[in-house]
Amino acid sequence: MAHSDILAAALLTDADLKGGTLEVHSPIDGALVGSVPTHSAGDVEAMIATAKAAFDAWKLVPGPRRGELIRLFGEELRAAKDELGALVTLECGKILQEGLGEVQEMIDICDLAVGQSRQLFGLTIASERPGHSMRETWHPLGVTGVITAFNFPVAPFAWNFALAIVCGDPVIWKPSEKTPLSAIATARIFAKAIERFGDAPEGLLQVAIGGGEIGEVLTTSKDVPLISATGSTRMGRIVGPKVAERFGKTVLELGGNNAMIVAPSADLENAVRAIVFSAVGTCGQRCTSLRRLIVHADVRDELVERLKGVYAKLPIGDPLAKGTLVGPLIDADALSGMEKALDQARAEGGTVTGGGKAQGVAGGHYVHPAIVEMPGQTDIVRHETFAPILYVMTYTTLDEAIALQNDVPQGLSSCIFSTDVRETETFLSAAGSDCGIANVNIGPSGAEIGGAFGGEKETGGGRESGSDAWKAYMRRQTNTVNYSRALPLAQGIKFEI
Ligand code: UN1
Repeated sequence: MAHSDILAAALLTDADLKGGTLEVHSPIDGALVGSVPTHSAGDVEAMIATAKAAFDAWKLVPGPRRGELIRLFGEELRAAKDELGALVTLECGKILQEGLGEVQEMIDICDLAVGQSRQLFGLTIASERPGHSMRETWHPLGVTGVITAFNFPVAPFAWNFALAIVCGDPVIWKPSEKTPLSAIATARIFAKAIERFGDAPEGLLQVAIGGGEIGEVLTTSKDVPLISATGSTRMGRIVGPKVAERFGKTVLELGGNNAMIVAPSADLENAVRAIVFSAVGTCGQRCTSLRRLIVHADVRDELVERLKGVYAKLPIGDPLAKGTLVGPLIDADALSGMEKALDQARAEGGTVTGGGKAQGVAGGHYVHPAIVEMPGQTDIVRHETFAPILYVMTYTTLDEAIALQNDVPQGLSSCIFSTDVRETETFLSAAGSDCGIANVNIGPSGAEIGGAFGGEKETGGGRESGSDAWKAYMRRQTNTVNYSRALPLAQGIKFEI
């Protein structure tokens, strides 16, 4: 498929692609696919004003009617799945199957949000006073700023957007500077839903394109009560304090350093499949990518041998081509990051199999995924390198394995392969994994949208997507109603006047 066909099919016009200052290169071959206009700080201030006015109208629209807009968005996404999936692949380099999977995540969260739009309910609470009732209500919060990363150009946006809209909040979206086209195309698709919907206020979705300077306008504005940001821990350290300084709310989904424990009873066939998908999928550039394999001494040699066999035959190359499993890294910086990490791993006693540049499409940064056998959990293993590097460590007791799993600064995703219920339940208990996601007999990546997604420690603590993550987009109000003729005070206090 030619780049130009993909861009045209995704509703992008020459006006979108030419004459701007932000150059977008495809990681597939390094080709320039567009130069997109960027927004100034003043533009983003104007967007905030528009979104604020939209909020005043949208918050009064009944939740289920707001859900109707997301139902239509889901329909439009279904119709555009192939085109948007291909654009995601063109812009971030993940294989087409994963590009399509990402759009499917958008569709799935729309479905969830439509149902949620009829369930924005709170609790009723027993009052200690006679003739009183207590309850909790949830109201729209306000303008939501969504900051997303290159590796998932559209799905995390949708997790936030679909819920924010049904909760009554307009969204200003700052996509990664590396993937603005997927954002522009998504906004076009949403515009179709708006058209069918009829009477939505202007400004429910605005895309702000640019770098840190426009992010700063969002993070420092008191008119943006919630910032939901996906990206590196470095980014989170900038965004978090800025929003906290003005007492805004954040949902942070930052770095991961995800591990799998493989116990002696594990189904090794399934473990191999899960390891390879999680460690080399998206060329190791998922926040949920498998980076650490903690394998029992009894099965270590067999497992590592089998993995090396699969790694040696991985189809690496054009992510749009059928059969490819490993596409390119995003850019030259990612390649040098991988090379530096492997050098450091060697210096720390690691034995590297794979790694290095691979044959791919000219102009792209293609690599051989690496398996690195480490003598222990050294500094580099504790660091998240956004590349397909799998560190292997050995354990003998489950306690030791869990201690290794938890002894990193990040806390996103984790898993155990074992058929021993004592082990699996221990792993999921308070004595087990300290991550936001803990799985049994599946890998750490590829989560469904129905669960809350996010993690602890340097992962930032935020939760997006399913479960009760919708609550972040609303403000909670506690109501106490006195329907009696008296005025008793709580805690039995007497205050007679
Ligand atoms: C990310 O890498 O930021 O669980 C998101 C997964 C995907 C989402 C990853 N559903 O791997």
